[in-house]
Amino acid sequence: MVTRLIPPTAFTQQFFDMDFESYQYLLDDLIDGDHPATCDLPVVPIEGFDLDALDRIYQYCRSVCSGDFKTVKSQIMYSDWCFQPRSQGWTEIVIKAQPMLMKGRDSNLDYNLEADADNHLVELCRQFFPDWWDRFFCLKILKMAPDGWVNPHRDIYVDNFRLCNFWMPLHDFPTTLKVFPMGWLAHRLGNMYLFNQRRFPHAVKNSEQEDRIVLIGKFYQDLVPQQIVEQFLINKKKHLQQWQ
Ligand SMILES: O=C(O)CCC(=O)C(=O)O
Ligand SMILES: [Fe+2]
Repeated sequence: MVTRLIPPTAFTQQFFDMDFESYQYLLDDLIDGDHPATCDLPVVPIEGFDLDALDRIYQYCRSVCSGDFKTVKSQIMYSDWCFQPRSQGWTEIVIKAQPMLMKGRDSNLDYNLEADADNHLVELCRQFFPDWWDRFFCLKILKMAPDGWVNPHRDIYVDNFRLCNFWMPLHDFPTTLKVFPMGWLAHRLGNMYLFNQRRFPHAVKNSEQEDRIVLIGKFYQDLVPQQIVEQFLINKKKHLQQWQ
């Protein structure tokens, strides 16, 4: 059954349509620090992941019944400029749970997400990251239906530790992630993107006729793989080339 999604609000549509070029000067403000943990770049690619193993995860996710994907929980704390509805057609499967207490403006919310038991998916992800499983604080699959969208937000619940959070496409799809003040991320399959989703407002849309599937995750701060730290230092200048 095809469900009709509510189109983005005018506010969100404006974010998608807006030309960020006139804001590029803000890039000069980025603290291009020496230490990778505090360096404040928006998105840095980590390259060279195994495409076949990625595809196995993707194909399995496609075969999983839609009902196994759940609506993404309220993990985003709204800034004052962020309005409801926050998303349409956005669902997730939690592969590794995220044990945390979310500190809101008004309350502390217990956010001990349960992992959705799917042993095969866990196994495929373990194979994809053979040495890293215990280093993940959490791991999730995020699916976006055709015409789905997420309104502009910052994920202010995540730690302000530059190397922890990543976003990774599981198949080839057109640009989907727009980050202020850079623009649309020209992502490439096979890359993992370390993403400072706390500092930089961003929004997502899927203009395709197919579900869009990505993997997101977070490393424990003191367990970020050395390979990631090294690649970050090598690739940090590349962030300038990947916006459209
Ligand atoms: O691509 C997605 O589905 C979500 C991206 C996002 O907002 C995030 O990772 O913080
Ligand atoms: Fe986000």
